[in-house]
Amino acid sequence: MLVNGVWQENWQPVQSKDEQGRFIRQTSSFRHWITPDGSAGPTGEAGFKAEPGRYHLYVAYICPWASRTLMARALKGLAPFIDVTVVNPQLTDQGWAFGGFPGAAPDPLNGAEFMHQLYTQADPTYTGRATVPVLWDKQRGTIVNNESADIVRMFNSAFSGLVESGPDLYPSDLAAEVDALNPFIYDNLNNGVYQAGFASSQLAYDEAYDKVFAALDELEARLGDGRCYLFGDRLTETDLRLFVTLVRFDAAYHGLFKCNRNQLKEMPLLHAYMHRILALEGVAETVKLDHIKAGYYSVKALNPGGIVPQGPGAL
Ligand SMILES: N[C@@H](CCC(=O)N[C@@H](CS)C(=O)NCC(=O)O)C(=O)O
Repeated sequence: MLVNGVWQENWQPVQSKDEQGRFIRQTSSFRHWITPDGSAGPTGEAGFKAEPGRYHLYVAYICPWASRTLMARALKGLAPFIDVTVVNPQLTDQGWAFGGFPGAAPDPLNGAEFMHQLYTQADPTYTGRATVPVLWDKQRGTIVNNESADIVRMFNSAFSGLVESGPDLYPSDLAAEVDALNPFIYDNLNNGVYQAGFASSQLAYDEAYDKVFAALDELEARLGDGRCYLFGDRLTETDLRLFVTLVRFDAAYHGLFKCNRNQLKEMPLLHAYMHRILALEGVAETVKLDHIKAGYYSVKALNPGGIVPQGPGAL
């Protein structure tokens, strides 16, 4: 991680933990918003107007948080306006690195070797982890935002003057329900699987495992009335949040993270739901199983030999 703009070599992929070995994820710290007219958003400064070609998205295909921003970009028809650079899937001792792995690329804007260099370019005294996704402003040469939840929301609405496309991922009549279900998906699933995988005590693992499968059971039951998506016929950002964890489940979380009561394919309604979203235009291109497996299984703390499993076959 970076401390006062200086990269610390003793970087560990296992993030902080509480006194009982529970994994704790850090919070994001660049929180500006792109808006239609450049006025300030809910957090951060003004000056980030929605303009074609001005912004660039840095992602890792392994990362579920980065992937939900890629999904929003695809579903909202923003690909022609916002370019993407994908980092290598393996975390190095300098964090995310550019170029080399098939499907990854060198940094086209700043020639950075590592993601942390973009953070120090944006803020020479930055302290924190150099995470993906990063939404970069080419005009001001800085990071607009590194919180995927914000990026999904700005992609949903900030560019509506430029492109009339895609589902409304945060419709006002569902906003309260979306806001209520999002933390459930985050705590129990998006982050729950990481808490199982990175638990450093049996208690922390058992707790996380139980909540992951209790949540999956609850969602399987929720889909029992034949609904297409979590709230009915309309796809929302909450579906994107759930999808990114489901699509990684059998390939990474079932094995590496020991979430192995069952595979997702043994939960028929959730499995069909995952495929329904995967089939939406542009979504399959955001899911790269080779990156997902190479990335997760490169975490030395969990898989010291670095062997990448051959399975699963089909998702
Ligand atoms: N709050 C961030 C979390 C992103 C995040 O945790 N990204 C992970 C990859 S899945 C990362 O970049 N980790 C590198 C590190 O912690 O050094 C978001 O949702 O955008």
